[in-house]
Amino acid sequence: MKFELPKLSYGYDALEPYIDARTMEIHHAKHHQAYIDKLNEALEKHPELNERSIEELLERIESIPEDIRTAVRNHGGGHYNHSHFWRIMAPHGKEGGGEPGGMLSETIIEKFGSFADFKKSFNASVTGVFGSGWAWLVIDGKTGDKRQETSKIEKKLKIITTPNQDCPISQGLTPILGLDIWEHAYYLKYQNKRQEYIASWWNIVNWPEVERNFEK
Ligand code: MN3
Repeated sequence: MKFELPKLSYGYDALEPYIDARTMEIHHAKHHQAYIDKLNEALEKHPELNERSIEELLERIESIPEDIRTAVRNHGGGHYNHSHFWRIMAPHGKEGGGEPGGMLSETIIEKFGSFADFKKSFNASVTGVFGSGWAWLVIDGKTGDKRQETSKIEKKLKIITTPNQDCPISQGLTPILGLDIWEHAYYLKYQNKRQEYIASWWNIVNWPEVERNFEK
């Protein structure tokens, strides 16, 4: 089983003007493809891992043979993180932008005070990342963990950051919203203005998809 580049559900120019078409094309067709190629190349050395899904590889990263563990962590993480990233964005004015609804909205308000305060905390977490990495809204616990009571779930909602392509699922966390803060994600349009990129990005967050991640 070889991993393949997932198709986007929108065109490269669909997130304009918040993310430019050229950045989207290079990011998806070149960067994401390179993570997949290098992941597949590493896995060729260990055919016994062929049946594992990307989640299974990353959840049990310590069980990956040492000679390819770093490659799976970096390139497998890169594949998972980017696949997630494409899905949680959508054209502004369609699914993209606005605010979350439903149980996610209630939980965010309970945890952070308001949606605006949540955004402030999320933006602030990005400032703390030196170099390349990701900012995430995660649930502390694995998908499908039935022990979680809804009333306690706000205690499990967290903002975290990960360096490089490290993936939250390797730490037993379930990502529901992730933001790529590598320079390749924004440099062509925003150069050194990372906070401007992030401020723009809120306009294309696909909240219906993030809500589905949360409700799962
Ligand atoms: Mn990237």
